[in-house]
Amino acid sequence: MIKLVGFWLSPFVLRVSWALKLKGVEYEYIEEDIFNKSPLLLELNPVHKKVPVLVHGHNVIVESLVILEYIDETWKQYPLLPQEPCDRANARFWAKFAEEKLLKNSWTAMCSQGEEKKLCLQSALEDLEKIEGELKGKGKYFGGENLGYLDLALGWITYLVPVWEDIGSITILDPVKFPCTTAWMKNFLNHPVIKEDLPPRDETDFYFRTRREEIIALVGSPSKG
Ligand SMILES: N[C@@H](CCC(=O)N[C@@H](CS)C(=O)NCC(=O)O)C(=O)O
Repeated sequence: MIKLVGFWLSPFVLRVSWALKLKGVEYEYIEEDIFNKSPLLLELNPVHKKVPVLVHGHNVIVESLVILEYIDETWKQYPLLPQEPCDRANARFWAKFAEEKLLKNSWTAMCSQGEEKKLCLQSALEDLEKIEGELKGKGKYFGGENLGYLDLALGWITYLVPVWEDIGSITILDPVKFPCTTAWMKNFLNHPVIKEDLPPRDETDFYFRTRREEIIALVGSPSKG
């Protein structure tokens, strides 16, 4: 019995469902209301109270990047992490970098105003430049010809950043500055597993527009929220 507790547009949940699908693992998906958390979520993830949660028999695994590693170690078909220890370390490094830097900076650039917006946008561009450098000389994906761990970890860039750019009137994914990232995004979004498992653009747009308005009304700036 495999269950995935998730939230429809969560980048953290999607990377897990993409991994399960790439490996051909059947699972039951349970949608969670993250604004009114269910007793199930609180019981399964009492520490962080967040999705995704993967339930595999008696095992309960939380934290999306930890879940990806659990999936890769449990179902050996279609390996996600590279084979060499150094390449594995590198993939984990960039996944963490993108989460701690680019995700935070691009989100804040979308929600904030004035000097904060300018600084976060500048930082997001610098972050993406580093990721672009990592993609240079690679094949279709970060791991070469097959979609792997780092592609799944960074997949949110392909469907969330364009929405955030629209809503926040910012440009991050400049195809001239970032040709490798642009090509990677295209390959990623065209992959049959990804294409079938992406949140609808209109609803995603509406969700983040509303979130942005709420955050600005509440604290004036997302980094304080
Ligand atoms: N580091 C966590 C982040 C998970 C996360 O932030 N999930 C969000 C949905 S996108 C959530 O459950 N939010 C509920 C909350 O913050 O209370 C992971 O990688 O799994």
